[in-house]
Amino acid sequence: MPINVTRSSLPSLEEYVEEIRSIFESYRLTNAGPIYKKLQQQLMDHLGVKELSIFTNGHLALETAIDALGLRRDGGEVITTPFTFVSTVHAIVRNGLKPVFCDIRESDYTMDPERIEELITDKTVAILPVHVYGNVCSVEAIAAIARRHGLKVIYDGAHAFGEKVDGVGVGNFGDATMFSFHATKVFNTVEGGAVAFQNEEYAKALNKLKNFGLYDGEDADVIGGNAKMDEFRAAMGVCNLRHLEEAVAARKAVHDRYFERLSGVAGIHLNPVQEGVQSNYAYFPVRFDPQVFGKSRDDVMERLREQEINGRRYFYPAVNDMTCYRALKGKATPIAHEASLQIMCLPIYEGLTLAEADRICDIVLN
Ligand code: T4K
Repeated sequence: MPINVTRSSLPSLEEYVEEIRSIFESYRLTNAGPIYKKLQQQLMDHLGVKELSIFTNGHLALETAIDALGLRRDGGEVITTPFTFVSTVHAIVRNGLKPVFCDIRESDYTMDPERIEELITDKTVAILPVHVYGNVCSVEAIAAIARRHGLKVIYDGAHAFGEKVDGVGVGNFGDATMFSFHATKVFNTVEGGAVAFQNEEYAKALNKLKNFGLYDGEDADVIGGNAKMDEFRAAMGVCNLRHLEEAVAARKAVHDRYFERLSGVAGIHLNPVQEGVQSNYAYFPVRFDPQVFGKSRDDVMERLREQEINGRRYFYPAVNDMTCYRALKGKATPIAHEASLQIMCLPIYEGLTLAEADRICDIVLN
């Protein structure tokens, strides 16, 4: 069996069958059914947030979150990061808004707050930073900038499920935070996602937009889409949430082993857990400086691949180097560009053994 960058967490077949039994009795498959409601409540408790709306996937959650803030405006600009999965930027553009790329920090690859203000124009409507690899953005600095300029803040928290900063759930920052529950994430509902937010009024807009714009079941007052989560996925979420603590602990053991084996090696930069952050150990990004390490990221990836170990170049190319965004590139983002050339994510998941982690380290070090 190859070792991939991740492997989905799954409950036992019996546990899942038990969870979906009621669907076969009630014939209720979707449209905010009882399992959906149960999962929503459990997730609010788990994430420590007051308001949450769950979606069929993270991308549509983000796209709808932007729409529900009323940000669609001709020529409106949203400051975001190029060092992310392309979904982040697509969600902006598919709302008729223009992405303005802000460079990242060398230290944790999140948007550099010191570079945001120089990008603000009279067209800027929002800032959309990403808690990339679960590294939490400078939420205080970003909030201060947003306040000064009257901007909305939407976090792409696709990688930050369940994280806390000094005990506060990461979904409590900004106007809204999106989480992804994709099969490759720490917590999955097969496909799925959610938006956490603080404002009850916003809930109305968000819930309408994910259900065709219907406000009373029959009449629509806005042009919505369909982004609802069904009962089968919700059931997967209920099962996976039961085992999340063990899954995160298993990831932490792999993370700690990688750190033990790879830290202090010249030319290898690891990604330490930030102070005050309760991490979910979603990704293990390693940065290879070819001048010092003697081999490039791609050389190392190739050696691993020869042994059927598939690390991934999250995120290469940087979004502003992608074909569809070259024309919107704007100001250069050299730190993001270099990170996209030097970082590989090593395999990390619940079933990865420490012996396998050691084998991966041996190949990297040799
Ligand atoms: N914003 C950010 C910052 C994101 O990272 C993402 C998604 C989004 C927004 C959008 O959220 P969603 O709409 O997806 O909820 C993956 C995922 O498809 C994507 O969800 C994720 N980010 C992105 C970073 O990675 P690929 O192209 O790497 O997936 P794939 O199919 O190559 O899978 C990687 C490995 O995972 C496989 O080698 C094996 C394992 N795997 C995969 C699948 C699909 C499993 O074990 N089970 C599975 O079912 O994109």
